[in-house]
Amino acid sequence: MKKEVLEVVSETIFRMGEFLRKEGFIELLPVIISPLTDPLNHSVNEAKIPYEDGFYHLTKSMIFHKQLALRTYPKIFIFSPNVRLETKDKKHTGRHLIEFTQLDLEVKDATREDILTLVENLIIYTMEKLHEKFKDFIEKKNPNFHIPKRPFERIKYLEAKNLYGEDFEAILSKKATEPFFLIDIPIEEREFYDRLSEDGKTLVDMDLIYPYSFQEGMSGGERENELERIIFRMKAKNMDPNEWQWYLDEVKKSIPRSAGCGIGIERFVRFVLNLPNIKDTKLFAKLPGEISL
Ligand code: ASN
Repeated sequence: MKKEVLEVVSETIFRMGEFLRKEGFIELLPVIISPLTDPLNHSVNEAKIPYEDGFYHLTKSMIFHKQLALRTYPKIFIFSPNVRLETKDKKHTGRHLIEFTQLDLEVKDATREDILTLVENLIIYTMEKLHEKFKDFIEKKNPNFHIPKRPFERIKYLEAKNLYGEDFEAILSKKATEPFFLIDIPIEEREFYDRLSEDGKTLVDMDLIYPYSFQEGMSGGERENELERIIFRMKAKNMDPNEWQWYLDEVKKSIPRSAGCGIGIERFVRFVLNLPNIKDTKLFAKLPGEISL
């Protein structure tokens, strides 16, 4: 492991936090265990800790805690450690770790477009600051490095899929030289909490896709915050609302309307430094399908 890689990770965390503070955000401490965590849209091995008469989940994402935190403060971020015990078929993707950190942020009363603009500015600011500090190292590691142009292209998910088929994300990422957003993702591809569009089929959400085959590095959207809509969405996912009492009790007390996203720190650094594998971004990397220090 090159010590410069660790310095780039450290500077990334510093500069992203600095950018968000200047934008009026405050940083919250992460939640590591809770009876409530993100169900995700794909299955992973359970990470549950029995405790007293119940159990805790390890955090898969802080999505629900972000929504609840907005009752107290309107613009928040967390460098949130997530544990997702991915199945071992993901061992060789080069882009999955079972323990990773996302910069999770959420803004009360924001629209998707507000978050897209914020993310463009955050990514560009951080890349500029990294380049100022690590010019020689970055240019040596990454001959493709350049500061992206604003605005990032917005591409509709279904239009891309129709044009390029099932593998559209990989194909588009390989062709691209600039990051872009995939928007309007179909309801069946996502969790229940991203907001349903008027069309009843797609969501007011997005992924950020890095170019040069680095693929997805951020996802988010506008959120559902009304009880009936949330129950409708849970049922559409064949989820049993009775198993979500922790969340639904809070929704009944009311949670604010919001939008936000999570940006994978290791994926961002991998993209900036053109690293072959995500495990090259950290000292104690844990790949799917193995036990590591
Ligand atoms: N952090 C993501 C979001 O804000 C959720 C996730 O990680 N699945 O939408």
